[in-house]
Amino acid sequence: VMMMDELREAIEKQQFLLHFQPQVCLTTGEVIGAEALVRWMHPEKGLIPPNDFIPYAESSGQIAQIGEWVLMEACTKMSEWRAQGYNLRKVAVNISNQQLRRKSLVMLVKQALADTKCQPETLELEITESTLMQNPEDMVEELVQLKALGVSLAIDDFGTGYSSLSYLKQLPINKLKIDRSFVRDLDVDENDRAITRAIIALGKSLNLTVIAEGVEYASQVSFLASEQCEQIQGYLYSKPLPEEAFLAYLKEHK
Ligand code: G
Ligand code: G
Ligand code: MN
Ligand code: NA
Repeated sequence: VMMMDELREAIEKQQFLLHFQPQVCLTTGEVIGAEALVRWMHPEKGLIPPNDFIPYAESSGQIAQIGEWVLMEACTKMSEWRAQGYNLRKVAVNISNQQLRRKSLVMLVKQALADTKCQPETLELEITESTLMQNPEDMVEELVQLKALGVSLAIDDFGTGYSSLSYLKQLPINKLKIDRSFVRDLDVDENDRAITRAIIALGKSLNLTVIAEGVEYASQVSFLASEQCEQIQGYLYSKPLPEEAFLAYLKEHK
């Protein structure tokens, strides 16, 4: 209850901000996208990471308002950056289970794009594999409608959620994000190498972009390069950064 009251205040006073983590093309090193990750600027406790409040917000329903803010903010930033001449192709926003289950998500995304003059092709929505596969039949129509807005769709935490391969083919998805639990031990775990290899091959055969998350070591990049993984995201390149530092990073890595 306390958390709920504090979150209500945080929503009213807009005590949130976004950090941005670069997504890099493995072959060229170019920064092609960024994942937007929310933080709560608590007046007394300081910066609170999403894992400490998103789960509460999901169960209280407050995720709807937070998610709406995140979407608007990410589109606003993308639109501003492009107007300022930054050549970033995509900003990715995490969509929670509850958000996806509300019928209003399509309208919300449409409105955010229109209000911020954000080009639809510069917005990517990340949906976790477990959310998608909870009832994939109900998801097809909604994803088709989202896709029709011109945005792209990525499956987050891929490999952890028991995907039905027949649904994967039907869903209008653009990208698979290999979960960082598989990437972490690539150097030492033959099973993780096999799973990662299989996900990359699956992505290729379904014509999906594949990105590896949680890349921290050059040795992981070597393996991913040898398997022809296209994109990488992780601390090796950069942690999620506040806007100013992210834009500085973009300038340095042109
Ligand atoms: O930034 P960090 O690695 O601490 O994020 C932890 C988790 O919080 C990740 O699983 C991420 O997907 C989730 N998360 C971050 N930002 C958002 C957001 O804006 N909306 C939702 N629903 N989840 C987010
Ligand atoms: O679940 P999702 O993919 O949205 O999670 C993104 C989270 O992963 C963010 O909280 C981010 O801080 C974290 N993250 C990003 N790169 C790395 C990394 O290289 N190592 C680790 N351990 N976490 C990472
Ligand atoms: Mn994500
Ligand atoms: Na993930």
